[in-house]
Amino acid sequence: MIILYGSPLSGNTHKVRMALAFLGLPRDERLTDAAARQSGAFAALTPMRQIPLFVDDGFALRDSQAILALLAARHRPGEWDGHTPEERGAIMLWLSHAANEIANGPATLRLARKFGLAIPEDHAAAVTARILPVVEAHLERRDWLAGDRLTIADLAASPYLALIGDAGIDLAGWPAIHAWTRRIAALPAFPEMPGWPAEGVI
Ligand SMILES: N[C@@H](CCC(=O)N[C@@H](CS)C(=O)NCC(=O)O)C(=O)O
Repeated sequence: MIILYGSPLSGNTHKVRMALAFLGLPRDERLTDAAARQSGAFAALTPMRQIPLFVDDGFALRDSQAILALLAARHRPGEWDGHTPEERGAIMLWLSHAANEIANGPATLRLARKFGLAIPEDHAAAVTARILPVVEAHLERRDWLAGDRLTIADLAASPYLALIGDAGIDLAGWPAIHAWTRRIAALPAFPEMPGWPAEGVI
């Protein structure tokens, strides 16, 4: 049984939760709050002490993007991680945006504005203002970030964009991003998270 250390409000955890749900793989999800993350037992599993952490039959992997890449290679090779070099490059681009601009922009603003973390907002707001129009323009011309189907690019990039309301930004102001997050939330087996409800099944 796959163990997923995470938390209900963690968008990074949700990337992996979505992948496992869409793959139909059962998971033993273990709530790992701030106190649990500081425990010696958790540090022994991951020196970063961050969630999500994926453990399967003694194999542990941290980082949501890395876990998505593993799951794609294991269960949806090509379909989820690219059939061609061009698709693979495009998917890597969005994994990189997820780990950089989306993490340092909307996800960081959410930490400050929803959870009250003492983080200077200026840089996060500037990164958010730069990445949102790029994603919006990209999605005005296509349904999915890379290729013609859901890939791990969509799984990696979507949670913190679906949750930008928590960062004080109205998702309705970004109609193509909004429609894409609803498209993902309408897929069969989509697992809901607070702030990102399921839509009617496509
Ligand atoms: N690059 C990592 C970032 C993971 C991350 O920032 N996790 C947050 C929760 S969503 C966390 O564990 N924060 C506590 C900490 O950094 O100490 C990923 O994509 O999984």
